[in-house]
Amino acid sequence: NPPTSAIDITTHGSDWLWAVFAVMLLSDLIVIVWAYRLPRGHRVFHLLPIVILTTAAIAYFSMAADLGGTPVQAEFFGNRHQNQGATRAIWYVRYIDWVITTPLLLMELLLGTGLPLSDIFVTVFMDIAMIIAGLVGALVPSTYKWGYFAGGMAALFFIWYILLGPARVSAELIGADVRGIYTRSAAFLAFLWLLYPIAWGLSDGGNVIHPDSEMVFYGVLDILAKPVFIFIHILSLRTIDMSRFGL
Ligand code: RET
Repeated sequence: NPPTSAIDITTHGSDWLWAVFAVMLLSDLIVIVWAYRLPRGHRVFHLLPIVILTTAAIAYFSMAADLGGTPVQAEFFGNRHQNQGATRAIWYVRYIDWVITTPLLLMELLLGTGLPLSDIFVTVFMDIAMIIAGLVGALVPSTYKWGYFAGGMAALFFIWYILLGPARVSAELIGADVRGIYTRSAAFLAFLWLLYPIAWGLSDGGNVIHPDSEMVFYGVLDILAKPVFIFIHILSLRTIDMSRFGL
């Protein structure tokens, strides 16, 4: 199979990307129909997922069409001398997706906990900083990229602290039902998000795995972190009275 383009995504890789695109689009359509069957005022936890899944669908459409990536000098990877002048495809469209969708995923999780909005905003801005650090780090060809990575990790640790500390306490105060739902969703999210920096270290960071493997790694993660997370969350919300949140 000859590569379909200079940035080295194979035909096989692109079939996979179209499949992930289809999963995002189909989940999106299901949530859209579901959301508009709910009474007004009960929809917010379905409306955020619509934006999330639409954004993801567009990102995967772009990557499947071989758009949204750019070659970056990968001079320091592996054997420095052997790899002189080599490049790696950096799929920056991912980060554009994440900078929109990860704040929305956090809001999906946190808006029902009664956590003060000031805390939610700080968490969301930490998350934006984390994603931008990842993007800049990916585009930087030198080892300075690991400085951005470290900054992004610090932001992720902050997010974990909010999820496992103040937000959990806050959800507990609302009631046992909300606490149960929150704990499950938060644990799932906190675990999955840990796998993203690992994927980054192997791909955009360390150039250890081929972009095709990167696509499989992130593709599986994105399906778990978006549609699967969303369905788990909104299915469990079905059992409680959502109007209490006044959202
Ligand atoms: C980067 C690199 C810099 C350090 C850290 C990262 C974390 C990224 C995360 C991404 C989550 C994406 C999701 C997408 C939804 O489908 C930017 C890779 C910590 C946590 C949930």
